[in-house]
Order: sequence, then structure tokens, then C-alpha cells
Amino acid sequence: MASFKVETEQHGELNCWRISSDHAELLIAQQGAQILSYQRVGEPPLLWLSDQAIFRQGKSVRAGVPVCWPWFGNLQRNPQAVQAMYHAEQAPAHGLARTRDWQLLGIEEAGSELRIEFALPEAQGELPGWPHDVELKLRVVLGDALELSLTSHNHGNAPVTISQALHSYFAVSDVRQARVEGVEGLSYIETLADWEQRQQEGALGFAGETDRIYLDTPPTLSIVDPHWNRRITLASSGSRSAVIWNPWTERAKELADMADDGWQRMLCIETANVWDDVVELRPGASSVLKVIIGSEVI
Ligand code: TA6
Repeated sequence: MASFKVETEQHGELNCWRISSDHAELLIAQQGAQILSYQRVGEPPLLWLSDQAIFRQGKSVRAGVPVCWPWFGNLQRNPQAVQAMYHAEQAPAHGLARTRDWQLLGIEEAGSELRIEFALPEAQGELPGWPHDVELKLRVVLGDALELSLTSHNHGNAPVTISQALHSYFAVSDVRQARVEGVEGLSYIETLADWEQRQQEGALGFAGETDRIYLDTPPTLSIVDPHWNRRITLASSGSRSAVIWNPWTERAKELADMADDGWQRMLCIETANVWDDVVELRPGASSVLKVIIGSEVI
């Protein structure tokens, strides 16, 4: 039976919790209910935290798992039904949830697991420009693996359409040596070539800037990292799309919160509902976007 230690910490302007057990350590910020880091004892970090991360209110930290909600990426690139939900001028990239303080509902130890639950009460009618009543919760379970479940429940009396992602930054020894398995043969949207639809041949390796939306994704994707003898596994449900991103050399230089060579040590696989996989929540309906992040020695 694991025993957990929970401590509060301040990182710049952000309130955080550091949670440790005999086998893992997790750092979570109240802003965005954002996992900032996750490491299992005896292994390199599983989630990547930029060594130039900026811990400021109103700015998503370049790390861990930002929650993108109620839209993903540039709102203008979303289906009309998602765009129609928002009524303000400026639409921040990746939605409204990642830069607001969430409420910690509880931390509960259950056998060898620790369960942590957050809510974003503002999503029930108080988000600027987004006048809908959706109960939004993130449940984090730290056990043998790290489990994240994002639940949206529509309490309003009209349908609400959202896109969303658990925008996970994974740590790798060197992205040029890593590959993503599970995408073989899938169609994807190449956002760097006019959003053209293409087909993936074989596993995905990295040799340049990458920003793709994979469609009809299977329930399991994995990152093979030969140098760290590790396979990171992502088992998802409630999702048929995934975004895979690495900024590579030039984009990394433009990002103030990433070292110029930071792109070498990270890669994002974002368990998502994007493109033609957006979620329509009828009145009274719920959806759960879930990913279980684990690792194996190879
Ligand atoms: O997930 C891919 C992406 O949308 C990229 O296009 C890139 O912009 C990245 O997310 C990070 O976005 P951010 O707003 O956090 O800088």
C-alpha cells in the first residue's frame, strides 16, 4: 500500500501541490489544474517541464498537461458549431480553461492510489464570452500510472459543442531518436502544409517541425525511446483524434519559455476531440476525455 505526501509550493505566481509516494512524484498547479511534472522513481521524467517555464497568472506553463477547453488551438480553425459558442472578440489559443484558477475539490487516498479532483466553476455561466452552463471537472489518479479524466456535463437547456485536448508534453532523451507507434496508416491533417489531409506510412519519426492532427486514432499510442530504453504508453478513451507536435529549431527560438534546444527533449501527443471529432453535448449530457499515461522498459 502506497503512502502519499502532499505539500503546497509556490512557483512564481502559481500555487502548486507536490505529491510524492514511494514510486512517483507529481507537481500540479492550481491554474489550469495543470499537471506540471510527473516522474516515476528510477526513471527519467515522463512529462516534460521546460527549464525556461514561466510561472505567471494568465499564462499557460510550457509543461506537463495543459487542459485545452472549450476549444482547441485557433478558434477560427474549429468547426462552425464550436466557433458559434463564443461571443467575444479575442479568442485565446487553446480556449479559456488553461489560464484560470481551478478549485481543488478533494484529495483522497484509496488503497495504492491517490485521487485528486478539480473543478472550474466559472464554466457554469461565468466564462467571458462563453455563456453556457457546463460543469467541468478534472480527475487525476496517481497509482501505477497517471490517469486523467476531463468530464464536461451540460446543465443548460441548449446543446453545447466543444473541442478539447489534454495537451501532454512528454519527456524524451532526444526526439530525433524517438518514434510514435499506433499511427501507422492513419489519415492526418498536416497543419504545416495548408491543412492538407495525408496518410501516415509506418511509425512517426521526427526530422523537422511537426504539427499534425491524426484522425480515427486507436485507443493506444506509444512513444518508443531507445536511448532511455522506454516505451511511454497512452491509453485513451472518449477520443478519436490526437495532435502530435514538436516545434523544432526555428519555432523553439520564437518561444520565450523554451530553450533554443528544448525541442530536442520533448514531444507532445495530445489526446483530443478535434477536427471532425468535436463533442456535441445535448442538454443533460456528459462526455469524458480520458488518458492513462504509463511506461514500460524496452
Ligand atoms: O498542439 C499544437 C499546437 O496547437 C501548436 O500549433 C503550438 O502552437 C502548440 O500547440 C502550443 O501552443 P501554445 O499556445 O501553448 O504556445
